[in-house]
Amino acid sequence: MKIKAPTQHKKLIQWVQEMARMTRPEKIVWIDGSEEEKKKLEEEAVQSGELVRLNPKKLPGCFYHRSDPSDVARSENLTYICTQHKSDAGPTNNWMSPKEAYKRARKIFSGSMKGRTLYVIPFSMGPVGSSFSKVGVEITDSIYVVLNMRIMTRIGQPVLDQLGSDGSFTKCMHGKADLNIGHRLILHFPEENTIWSVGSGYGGNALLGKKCLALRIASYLGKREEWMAEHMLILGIEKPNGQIQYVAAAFPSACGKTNLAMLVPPEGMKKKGYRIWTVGDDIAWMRIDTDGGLWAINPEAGFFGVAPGTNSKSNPNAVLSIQKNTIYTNVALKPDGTVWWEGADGEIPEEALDWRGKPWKPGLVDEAGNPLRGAHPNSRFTAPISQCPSISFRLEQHHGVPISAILFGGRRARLAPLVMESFDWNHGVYLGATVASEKTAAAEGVVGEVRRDPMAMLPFCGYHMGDYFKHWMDMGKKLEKQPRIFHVNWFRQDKDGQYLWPGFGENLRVLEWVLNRCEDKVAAVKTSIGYLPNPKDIDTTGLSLPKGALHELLSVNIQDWRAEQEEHEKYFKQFGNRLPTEMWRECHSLKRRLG
Ligand code: OXD
Ligand code: MN
Repeated sequence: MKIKAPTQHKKLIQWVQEMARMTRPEKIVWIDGSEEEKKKLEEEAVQSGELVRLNPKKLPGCFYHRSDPSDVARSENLTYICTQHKSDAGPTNNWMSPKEAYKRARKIFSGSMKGRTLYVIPFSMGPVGSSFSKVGVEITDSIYVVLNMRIMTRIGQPVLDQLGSDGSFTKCMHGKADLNIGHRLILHFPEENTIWSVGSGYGGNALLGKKCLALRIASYLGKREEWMAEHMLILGIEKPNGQIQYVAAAFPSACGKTNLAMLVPPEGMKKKGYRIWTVGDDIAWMRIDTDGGLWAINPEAGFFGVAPGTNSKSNPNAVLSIQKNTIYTNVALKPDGTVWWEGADGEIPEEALDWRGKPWKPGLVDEAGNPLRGAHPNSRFTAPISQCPSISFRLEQHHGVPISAILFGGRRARLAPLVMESFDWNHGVYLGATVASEKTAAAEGVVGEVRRDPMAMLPFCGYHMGDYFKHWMDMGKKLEKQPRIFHVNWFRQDKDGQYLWPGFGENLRVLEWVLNRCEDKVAAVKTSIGYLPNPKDIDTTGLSLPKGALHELLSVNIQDWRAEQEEHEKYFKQFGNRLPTEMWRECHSLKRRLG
């Protein structure tokens, strides 16, 4: 197939030709990123039923999409790291040899775009032209993917211009094929800077800039090029003195990263003079800059957030961000052309179409008697970050923002205190490496079961996790100004299973302590697990905590921690001799301190 391309980049044109020979599309369209192009694609997708135009008065510029019911979440079991040597993928990743991977995927891709259009999307993760940024080119046969990538990344001609005739880029090959789960593979070739994803139209599997490039491939590149790609939100905290300090925070999926990233200060804190600025809600790329400190950008340009539970109380800024130019996926569709999900603002609709397109009303139950949900629990909104009322003015800055503190956290009902500070960088890395979250009733598996999720990167680290820990330790050595590292737990419960901490906007009270520690403004209590706050240093003005709650939130049960430390030891064994000795040292020091 002869290609008319808006670029002189020979390797790019050759690659597109090669992929077209394999998939046999009817035509090839290069995405330029223009408004006219967007309108045309929306129209086409509405005509084919891929998108539904939502009520233009109530939700202007918004669209609705249903994915295949078997294709509503990331497919971790079908996600592979394809390195020459199995050992380089490590024990926490699925591995396939590149040869086998290409062979299997090629079979599925072959002829799969017959009668369809192949779109070529040049995109930049990070501001176009920044030395922090990376260029990718995604090939796809899905208009839904094109329109989502348009929101989530910077796309089109400016990116091709940036790439020039020989710039390097990540090859991102995507095709829906027949959406059959048996024909689904999400393959990463870090050694070739290439991704092949076939058989899924779901965000995390199909918007290849996000988890596939910005985390799995980028973490590998970061190790090679001495920077870090992390599953972290970034937020700026403007203090009463007008200074803004930036914090990056990693939590496993479904622990409220989006909520924290755009938190609204509670009344008292607002009065004190606090304000929050959102830089990113999911991914941080961090480099050591010329000042010897750690600087971060958000490589994305949009939010791909979970809809259920999002309302004006839990996340007012998210609600304001998704009133226009938003794509809603797998939520419930109301007769007036608006959308709804469990935990949305307003009345529960009397009738709607559910995420599978079936008539739905409150009170419906399945065969087992469980309530039928209108929206899928993993239903999503895709919205431009520029629409967020708390958007940081530094979003387009090529060097991003300087990071003062790094936070790790998970859901721990009993064990971890509300907040603690590490003794130093290596101990902080240890806190990150031992992050765990307990399953909630919403997730599959046994309630309370602990899943270790180092740095919240378990499904996203593109290489051996032991080498990744080593990279963290090495970055600490290279940093002249190390951010302080903390562990937080918003989810601690009392004996009766009631949450002890109100969470949401009130979390700013904990962030205030974190910043005070960064500036050595408050002392802390040295315990065997880290530095903990003196209760008086957490501002609880205007908060009606149950009696004794703060004391309990900051208590350390030595017996429980001894058991926890033993679990760390067991967990670390799987990494063999690729676990850095510094990590064992931290593990043994904890044991010694616990007595
Ligand atoms: C996400 C995730 O979608 O972490 O951001 O699963
Ligand atoms: Mn995420």
